[in-house]
Parts: sequence; C-alpha cells; structure tokens
Amino acid sequence: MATAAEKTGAAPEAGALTDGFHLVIDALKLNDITTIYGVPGIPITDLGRFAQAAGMRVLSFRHEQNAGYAAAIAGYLTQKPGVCLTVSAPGFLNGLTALAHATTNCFPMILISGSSEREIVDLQQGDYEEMDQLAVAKPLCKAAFRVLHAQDIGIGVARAIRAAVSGRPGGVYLDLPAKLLGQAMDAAAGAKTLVKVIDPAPRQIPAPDSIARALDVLKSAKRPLIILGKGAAYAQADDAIKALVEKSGMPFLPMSMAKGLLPDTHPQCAGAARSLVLQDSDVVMLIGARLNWLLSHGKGKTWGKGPKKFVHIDIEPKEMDSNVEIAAPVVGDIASCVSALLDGMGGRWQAPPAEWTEAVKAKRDENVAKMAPRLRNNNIPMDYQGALGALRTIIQQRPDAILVNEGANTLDFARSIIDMYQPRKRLDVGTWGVMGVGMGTAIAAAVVTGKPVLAVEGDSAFGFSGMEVETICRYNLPVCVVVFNNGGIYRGTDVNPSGGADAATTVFVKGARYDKMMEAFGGVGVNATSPDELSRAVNTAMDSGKPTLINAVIDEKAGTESGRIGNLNPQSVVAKK
Ligand code: OXT
Ligand code: ADP
Ligand code: MG
Repeated sequence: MATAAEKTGAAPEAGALTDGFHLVIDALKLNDITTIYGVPGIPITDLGRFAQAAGMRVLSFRHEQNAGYAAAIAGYLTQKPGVCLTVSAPGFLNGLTALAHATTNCFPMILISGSSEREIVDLQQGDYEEMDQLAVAKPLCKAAFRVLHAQDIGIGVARAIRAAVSGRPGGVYLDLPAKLLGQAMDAAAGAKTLVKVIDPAPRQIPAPDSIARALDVLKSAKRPLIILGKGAAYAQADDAIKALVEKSGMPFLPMSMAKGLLPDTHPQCAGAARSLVLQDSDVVMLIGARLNWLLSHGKGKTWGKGPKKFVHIDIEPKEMDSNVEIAAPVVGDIASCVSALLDGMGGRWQAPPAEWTEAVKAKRDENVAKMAPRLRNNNIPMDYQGALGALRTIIQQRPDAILVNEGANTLDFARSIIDMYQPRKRLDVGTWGVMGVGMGTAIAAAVVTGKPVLAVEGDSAFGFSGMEVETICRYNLPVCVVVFNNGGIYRGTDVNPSGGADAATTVFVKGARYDKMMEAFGGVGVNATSPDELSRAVNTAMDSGKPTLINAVIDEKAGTESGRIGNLNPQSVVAKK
C-alpha cells in the first residue's frame, strides 16, 4: 500500500484538510491525467481554477461539444482517457454528444459533469439546472458512475479510467454533485483513498487455437486482403502491423483514419483499388475495423459475387459475426494478436499469387494515373481536385503534420486525394460521419502532439464548431484551418423550390469571408481564390505556426449531394428534386 506522501507527492500536514475539489484533481494527476477540456460554470468553475493552480492544463472552450470532441480525440491519440469537464444539465447535454461519439468510435474519454442537489433533483422540485444526468448518460456510454462522498472520489476516478480504456475503449460518465466538491475531510485520510490504476488496459492474449485457425484460413487464400481500421491505429502496434503486412505480401486497404499506418504510397496499398479488392478478394483479414456501414456490412454488391472468408481481429468478442459469419475470429488486443500471427507465420510465408497482386497493382496504377492530371489544375474558382491537389503536396512535404478533415465532398475528395504517410495523422468524422468535430479535434491534436495541424473543412462542417477559432487564438495553437467555401451543404447552387424569398435549405450567404473570423481574434486570415494562392498561404501558416484561417473559394457548382454516400438518401416516390 503506497503512503499518502508517495501518492500525492507531499505528505499533508497534521490536521490539514482537503475537499472534493482537490481530491478529484489529485486522483486525476495520480493517474497521469494532466489535461482537461471544458467550459466553466456552476458548480465546476473552481474545479477548473484549482486544477490550473495545481499544474494541470485546463483548456476552456466556447461550447462543451467541442471540448468533448477534443477529449475524445485526445483519448484516441494517447490511449489515456481524454477528460471533458462541464456544468450541469445543459452543459452536460452539450458534452453528451461527444461522449456518445467517443463510445461509438471506441475512443477512451471521461465526461465529468457537475450536477445539482440530489435531494431536490430526485423529488423534481425544480433545482438550478435540474436533471437526472446519470440516468440520461447511461444508455449512451460504456459506464456511468456517481460519487456522493469525498472518500469515494479516488475509487470513482479509478473506475472511470479503467472502464474507459480496458477492453474495447469508450466513453464513461462521472457525475459529481455540487455538494461533493465542497465536502471536506482530513487531508492525510483523503490521500489514502486515492487509487493509482495499475495496468488499466491489460493485454488480452488471443487463444492459440484461434491463431492457428486464422493462419489456416489465410494460407488457403488465392486473393487475400488485409483491412486496417482505426482500432489498429489506436493500438499503437505500428511496427508489428507493418511487419505482418509486409511478411504476408497481401494487399492492404486502410479505412479512413487508418491511412498512414503504412504509407498510402506503399507498394501493397490497395486504397486506390478499393472496389476491386473488396469485390474480388476471397479471404479478408480485418484488423481493428468493423463490418459496419462503411464496409457495406460485409455483403452485397460492394463485396462481389464470389464466396468470402473473414478473419477478424478485435478485442470485443461480441463484434464477431455481427454482420456475416466470421471463419476465424481472433479475440484479443491487436498488439498481442498481430505478434502471435507473426510468430505463427514462421520464417517462410508463401506470398499471395502474383496474378492477384499484379491485378491489384494494375487497378491502383490506373486510378492513380486517372486522378493525377485533375490535381494539377489551377482553375478559378477552384474545384475540389485543384484545391486538394495543392494540399496533397503540402502533406507530402510535411508528413508529420496532422490532417483534420470534415465535410461531405471536402471529406470524401480529401480522403482519396491526400496521401498519408504516418500513423494517426488523419483525424476525421469517424463512424457516425458527424459534422462538428473539426475545431475540437484540431485543438486537441495540437495540444497533445505539439505538431502543426491542417484542418480541411467544408463550410457547413466548419460552422458547427467555428467559434472555437477564438480558442485556437487564445492558446496560440499551430492550427491552419482551410474552409472549403462552396457556399453550401454539398453545393451552393440550390434554389428555393417555392420561389419564396427564403434561401434554399442547403445554401449559405454568398461570398462569405470566413477568414475575417480569425482576424477578429488576432489570428491570420487569408482569402485564397486559386490553388497557387492556397498553397502559398498554407505553407506560410505551417512555417509560422500562427493560428490561420484560409477562406478557400470553391466553385459553388462543384461537388455532389452527400459526397460519395448519396445512395444513403431516401427517395420520395411522389416529389421530384
Ligand atoms: O476503387 P474505386 O474505383 O471505387 O475508387 C475508389 C478508390 O479506389 C479511389 N481512390 C483513389 N484513386 C486514385 N488515387 C488515390 N490515391 C485514390 N484513393 C482512393 O477513389 C474511389 C473512392 O475511394 P474511397 O473514398 O476510399 O472509397 P469510397 O467508395 O468513398 O468508400 C466508401 C466509404 C463509405 C468508406 C467512404 O465514402 C467514407 O468513408 N465515407 C464517409 C462519409 C461520411 O462520413 N460523410 C459525412 C457525412 S455526410 C452528411 O451526413 C452531412 N451532413 C449532415 C449532418 C452530419 N453529418 N452531422 C451532423 C451533426 N449534422 C448534420 C452535413 C450537414 S455532410 C454535411 C455538410 C456538408 O457540407 P460541407 O460544406 O461541410 O461540405 P461540402 O460537401 O464540401 O460542401
Ligand atoms: P474503422 O471505422 O476504421 O473501420 P472501427 O471503429 O469500425 O474502425 O473499428 C475499430 C475496432 O477496433 C473496434 O471494433 C474496436 O473494438 C477495435 N479495437 C480498438 N482498440 C483495439 C485494440 N487495442 N485491440 C483490438 N481491437 C481494438
Ligand atoms: Mg460546402
């Protein structure tokens, strides 16, 4: 048992008091959680102040949802839960979307919200910001806890950390009633209640027979494929995954946020032959990717006519057979599973038939060659290809920069046009395709990595979190935001079908100047009308590290409804667009 002094760094004086505020801070620090993303207010204003005084980094946002998205992506990047701190009811609800997003994406995060007095809330007597937050949070996260006594704070924080990072990572809610924060207790006794979480995400070793089965299935393949998902990127087993892919000789397809785990320019990368490899492969090994909508549930047209066998590596046993039969489930943590597979492959592994790898290469080369000339245009107004062609070169020259990306066309074109070279450098809308993650993600990425961030944003997408440019300026973060301004959601050309004076539902103010928003807070604003101008402005921003927003003027006719997922829109049989 560690002594109080070992746990907190200093022995409290005899007779000294501590309280709920300080026990929360001590519990987080003891577990190496040193950053909080939040919005102050009753009852947690002092918690933020005291945390800052205690040496934590406390980043105040303009809206809890953005603070929550920051915490979620910090969890993804660091494997430690990102912490978001909010006030009660409305602040809590604002943070809840991000908590649900973290859970959906398997990112470890803890939402800590202050709450009103239990006695009044439970009798529904109309307290200030009254809400039964624990009950509301429960169905939307992995675990939810409430602490009522100061001496239980250590255990509460420990449970939250362990629940967030162990097994399949996810979001955890921790409810701290106002009264708890003010509860005082003897400081030495309080220090003894703190818990250092030992081995918060224990390794989960796969069963040896599951590895043998997976190797048998892989050996039987004539046209194998490896799909890497963001779980593989999260696992930080980069060298082992690269070794497995290279030893197998199999083509690999990165999901959006797994791009860069191996470079998109790697000879085995099949990103530019996506349709072909999904349709024609006979054995598919999924590593940290789910067969959800992004992979057409593992069936149907996308997957071709021939029979498929799946090998699935995931830490969550329930994920197996979620959509189709899995011939070889491998349940365990990715680092352990991949290293067991590597061991099992031995010194000699038969490369896949050249007929297959050559077919994949030919398709890839064809698609790359088709795209290349479009990326070199210097059209005014810009189209997506011209503008993204410029940004593609910038990421090629600055491979350690982080790319944040959201929008519809802005997202879909950027995903295929901008090659990634390093793991965990592409951060986007994730499993829900959610708009609004942009600025929170950019801020956390800059804070936790210290690297320059390039946020490529549709004008609609940016609007969801745009006020956080003030936060970027306030903390002087090296974030360059490029707003792809085509004057609307998907396109800027819709007209009101009624002929009335209101704008159409998908269009925005014409000729808007988003760059002025950044200037309002002391950052650099640039209006770029050509790929050359865009390229110069981004390079200047990345060199200077100054908060910058570039209004990139995109042709309002460019792009398509919903980008590449227009097929998901239901169609009316009676109305015509
Ligand atoms: O193999 P084939 O031939 O098929 O070709 C493929 C690849 O092989 C090839 N490729 C390449 N070719 C050459 N070279 C290279 N390097 C290369 N790489 C690939 O290219 C094709 C395509 O490849 P890709 O992209 O890999 O494959 P594909 O088929 O697209 O993959 C399928 C998917 C499903 C995996 C993929 O499309 C995907 O990941 N999609 C994610 C889509 C997504 O999440 N979209 C966001 C949501 S859309 C909508 O919901 C929006 N809303 C509503 C809303 C949301 N979302 N959230 C909230 C809180 N409220 C409302 C809103 C409001 S979007 C939106 C705003 C939109 O407006 P903006 O102004 O922001 O944006 P603009 O549209 O720009 O105006
Ligand atoms: P993508 O959207 O990139 O396809 P998903 O979010 O669908 O990725 O899938 C990620 C998967 O990775 C989840 O099923 C999750 O359980 C799994 N996962 C996350 N971390 C690990 C890990 N360390 N070991 C094994 N599986 C993991
Ligand atoms: Mg747009």
